[in-house]
Amino acid sequence: MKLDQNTILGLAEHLEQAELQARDVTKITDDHPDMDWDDAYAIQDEIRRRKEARGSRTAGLKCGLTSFAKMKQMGVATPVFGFISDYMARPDGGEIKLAELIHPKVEAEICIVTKAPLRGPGCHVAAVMVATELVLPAVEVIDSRYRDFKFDLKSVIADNTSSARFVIGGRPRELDELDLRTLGVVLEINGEIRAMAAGAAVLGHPLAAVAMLANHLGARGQEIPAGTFVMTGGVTEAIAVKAGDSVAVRFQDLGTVSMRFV
Ligand code: OOG
Ligand code: MG
Repeated sequence: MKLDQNTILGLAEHLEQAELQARDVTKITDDHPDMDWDDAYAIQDEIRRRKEARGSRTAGLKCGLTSFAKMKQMGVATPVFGFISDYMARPDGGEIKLAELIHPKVEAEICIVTKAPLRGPGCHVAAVMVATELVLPAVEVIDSRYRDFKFDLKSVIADNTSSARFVIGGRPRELDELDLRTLGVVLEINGEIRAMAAGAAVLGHPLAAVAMLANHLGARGQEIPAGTFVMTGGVTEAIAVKAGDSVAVRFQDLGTVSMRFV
């Protein structure tokens, strides 16, 4: 750790206020160039503690920057991990208010719910398969608090990996009914296809992202508890949305997730 506790608390408040007030800020590494990975996750953990202390429940865990398309779009090479809170959920087919967000983008994600705890080190795809209760599709609405969505990895980790909204929809399936590598995803905005991918775009297999998350948590003495909703990361690049946009993401075998931005 390079930052002292007061600085971590201050940066957590700064970034969480930016989120809650839908206001962009400069990336925190501009003022704290020496901060390290532990500092970044400590700031994120403090944001989570603040939300839970106010009564928000943590609704799930997320992996980010797990597909080549996303890594290329954001100019980074390592996945990141964050959390989503209950108040970020919106219903399938519902409306998402742009006034509450800064510059949202949508991304299509293959998600799971676990039925057994997963703990690294040494967690791998097969261990995740055994611990997977069901697979379900979601759309994540990311909204970096950083100006023009420009950041480095430490800044984005501290900003809870741009978490803002999420929509779970479609129909859940059991893992043995699916091949997650060849599972096709088509992202449409206003009826126009804007991005397409297959599940293998995420680290060769979406469950590899969950294994990475378990290993990341294991290194910090934590685990993915049983019953956890886990998002494996956008399969395509994220697409910016504007007022009036209708988004529909069609997942092979898992149904469609849709929403409208107002
Ligand atoms: C970071 C969050 C990335 C994903 O699925 O790749 C993410 C960002 O791109 O702002 O959630
Ligand atoms: Mg995401």
